[in-house]
Amino acid sequence: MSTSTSSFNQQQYQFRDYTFIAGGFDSRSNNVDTRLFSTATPPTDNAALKELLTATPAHPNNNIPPHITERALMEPKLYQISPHPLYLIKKRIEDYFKVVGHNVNSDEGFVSMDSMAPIVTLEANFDSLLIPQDHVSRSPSDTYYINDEYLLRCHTSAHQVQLLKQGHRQFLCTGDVYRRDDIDRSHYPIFHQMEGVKVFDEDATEEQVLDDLKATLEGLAKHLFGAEAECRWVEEYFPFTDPSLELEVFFDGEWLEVLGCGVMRPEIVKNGLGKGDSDTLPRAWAFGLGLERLAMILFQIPDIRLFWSDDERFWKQFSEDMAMDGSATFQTYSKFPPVYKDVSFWLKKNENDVVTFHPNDLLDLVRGIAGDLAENVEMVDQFVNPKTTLESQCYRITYRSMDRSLTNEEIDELQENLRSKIESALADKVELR
Ligand code: FA5
Ligand code: MG
Repeated sequence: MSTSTSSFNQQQYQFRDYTFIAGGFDSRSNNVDTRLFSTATPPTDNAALKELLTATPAHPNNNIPPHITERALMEPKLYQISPHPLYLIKKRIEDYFKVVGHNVNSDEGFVSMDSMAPIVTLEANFDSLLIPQDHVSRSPSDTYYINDEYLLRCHTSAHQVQLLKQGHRQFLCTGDVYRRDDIDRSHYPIFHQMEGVKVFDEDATEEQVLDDLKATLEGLAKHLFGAEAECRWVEEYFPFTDPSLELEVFFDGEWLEVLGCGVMRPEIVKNGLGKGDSDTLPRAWAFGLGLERLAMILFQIPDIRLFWSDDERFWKQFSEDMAMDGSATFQTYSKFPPVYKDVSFWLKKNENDVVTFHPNDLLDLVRGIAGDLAENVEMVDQFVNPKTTLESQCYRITYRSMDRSLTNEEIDELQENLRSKIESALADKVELR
């Protein structure tokens, strides 16, 4: 398994899994426009927010396919259903933070929240975190927009400022998050993150905060995977933290990224604490971890699609009282053969001579048609016709079911559907070959 198996990961589309790192701006500049901070708090009435999601006709900016809407409306969330592995891992992390919370100079431990609606404002998801206007994560090729004000959150960091404003100083916040992303074993358009934030006294130094953050998360990794687990820190960049780090854990022969974290930018903390005008530099750390990635490592779950399975051969392997020390590993109930199909097309250019196709346009169609039968999509060929200067791309789709054998006929039908969907939905972007 790899966090970047698709070839379109590697060059021009290098930002997969690094949504908040890439972007053509000066990462370390202090050129922060504090006007970005609005005083409005996002609506919290879930019913009203859900109405937004299903409003018809959809706003012209709406790029959310029905299979995503359906899951966004799903209740309860997977991590709220016992004994789903996401439920178990969330509980295990909360247990750890109960202990850590008592160790710090605070009479209040970490508060854990897990039912904030996944629909948030652009302000909460981006502006409140100082994510620049030209940042790639704001692109509709990466993020699911409802209209020009609301979107499906692409990370739980969207709630940092909101929760600080509510008065929380040490908290965990779990939620479903949404990204137009790769199709492979460790990426899924809906996954679950847990955010953690801890605010320090004014006299804490950046170094103290960073040391506490690293010790806390190393402790968490040991708590989850045992003292022998192989972990490493990688320097990273996020617009909302400085310094920033990612933690990787060795799993299945490769380093798998499990979380991003860092010392929060003081402007953001000040805004959250309502101290925007003061000269103080309040310090806090924050992290955002991927629950699926941690559960995959802990239980040796080989494919992220399994979390959505309703097959009892999956469910019956988990229980509230099972060992959580890494000894209880998931038994793959069977390996069914994959079926490979290729699709090739020319990338059209618009009136400004620019290609408008993005691989995520294709991936959404594949997910919409094949659902969880789509295991992997990767670009296998690419060339430019010197006469027409048009680029051709060929994608290989791996179809495989987690719980049964697929017939040739059904895959042929899916592939035929996909081709006609490409012809209709992407008519102005590509031309099938
Ligand atoms: C973030 O989302 C930042 N908000 C994390 C953060 C929070 C940094 C607070 C600093 C302070 P990133 O895009 O790297 O960062 O995602 C965080 C984690 O989510 C990843 O490490 C990975 O575990 C998980 N993840 C990301 N994309 C996917 C995906 N498509 N499928 C499953 N898990 C994913
Ligand atoms: Mg990352």
